[in-house]
Amino acid sequence: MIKIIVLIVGLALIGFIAWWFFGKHEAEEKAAEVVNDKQVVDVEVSGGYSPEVVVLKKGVPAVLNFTRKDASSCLDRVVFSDFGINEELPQNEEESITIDTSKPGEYSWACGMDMFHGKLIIQ
Ligand SMILES: [Cu+2]
Repeated sequence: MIKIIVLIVGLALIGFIAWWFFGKHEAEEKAAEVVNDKQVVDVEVSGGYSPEVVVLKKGVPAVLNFTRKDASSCLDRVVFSDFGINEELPQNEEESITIDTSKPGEYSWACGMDMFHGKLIIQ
């Protein structure tokens, strides 16, 4: 009997580890919708960025609305080094960041310590 329990617990553990490492690890991607010649994407900041990848249309004025739900100071700034943006994110407040979409490409953003990352794709 005990062997069966050990076996079941072992299999459950293996399943959990496999899920932890291999499950849901594709970055969450979101394409901006253009409304009134403007594109707006909401990004939730909580243990990382959601969505983690934001796709913007080239040449359309863009705003990313970051809302930090996370209490940790790690995520209290957001840095877009390619755009010279280093903005504070007050907790539970929406912080709008305007992105220059004139040049297509892939740009990353990060927390103030460069630990969490997100990606911006302008196309
Ligand atoms: Cu950090």
